[in-house]
Amino acid sequence: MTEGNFVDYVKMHVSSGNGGKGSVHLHREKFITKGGPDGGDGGRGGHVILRGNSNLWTLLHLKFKRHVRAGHGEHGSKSRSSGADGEDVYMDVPLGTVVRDTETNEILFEITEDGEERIVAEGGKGGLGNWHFKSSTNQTPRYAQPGLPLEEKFITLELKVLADVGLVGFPNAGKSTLLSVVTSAKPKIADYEFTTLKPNLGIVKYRDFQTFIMADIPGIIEGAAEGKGLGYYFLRHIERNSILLFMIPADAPDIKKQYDILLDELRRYNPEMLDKDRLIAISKSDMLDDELKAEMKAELDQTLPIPYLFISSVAQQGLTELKDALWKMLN
Ligand SMILES: Nc1nc2c(ncn2[C@@H]2O[C@H](COP(=O)(O)OP(=O)(O)OP(=O)(O)O)[C@@H](O)[C@H]2O)c(=O)[nH]1
Ligand SMILES: [Mg+2]
Repeated sequence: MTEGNFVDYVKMHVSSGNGGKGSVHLHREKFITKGGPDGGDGGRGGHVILRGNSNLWTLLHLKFKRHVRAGHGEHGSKSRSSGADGEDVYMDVPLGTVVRDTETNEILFEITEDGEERIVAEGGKGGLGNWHFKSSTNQTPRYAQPGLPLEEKFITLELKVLADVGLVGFPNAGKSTLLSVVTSAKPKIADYEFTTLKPNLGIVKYRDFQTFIMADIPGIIEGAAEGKGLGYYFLRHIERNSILLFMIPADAPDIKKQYDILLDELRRYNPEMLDKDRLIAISKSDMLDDELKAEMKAELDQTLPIPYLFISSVAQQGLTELKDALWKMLN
């Protein structure tokens, strides 16, 4: 899937470097005829390393990379000098990049944290030089280890972002706050509208080993389609999420109406947005006492056309239920 500059899928060939050869060398110096073995070790071949970078959103920068090669390790030499290690090659990728072996389609790993580094092709180990092999029975070994060979493979990088959950809501609904409590993302949060100007992504760790991605975007207001507020250009960031989580604060004057307005703005942006699965989170429900909550429930059960949950990011209420519900919808 590659549209415009939103690239979420690339294939490439990666190759690490060969390990350098260990050296076979015998020490020679004027007046010393029989020096011992002093061949140094070969250097390690360079790795190809993927590194998570939270400032990246797409795989566009890798689109035209067909081959990535790390440097070879240098051979060892006399006086026990080790060869230099081959140069490692780093490729920065957005969080949520899933790396597969193209041939087997097996998932090798997933990059989920900023700065996380994973070796995708390991450099060959350097060989040991001959001085390591000196023994009482062999004072002048005439062999050294060869370096280990490079590793190469075809890999497929796939950006997961598109598969998961996008947050939709008016400004100040608590979208960024939710992201900050269910992921390790640190979006800006404040008590005024349009705090979020650019989308934020976070990875939700679910139960033991599962993860999914949540995208926090700027708030939407009525008339966004005509350019009110920040407009709706940024909706493209959730265009391909498979679930939309509508966030409506518990103190909204009319929850159903807010939902309708949000839905209408999405429809005007792209009617296909309405084909996605939807869930409503009534945010900031720590502001409700039990009685009020029960009253609202009775009403919402009648008026809201889709499932909803009460949550509070601040009081950490309903978050596990929310993750359970999202996970169920995703799978
Ligand atoms: N009481 C309460 N306040 C909350 C909760 N979640 C968020 N808030 C407050 O609501 C305000 C807005 O929160 P944000 O997370 O910045 O809201 P947002 O939807 O990202 O807003 P924009 O980025 O402007 O669209 C902040 O003052 C938060 O502290 C909650 O669960 N309970
Ligand atoms: Mg925000």
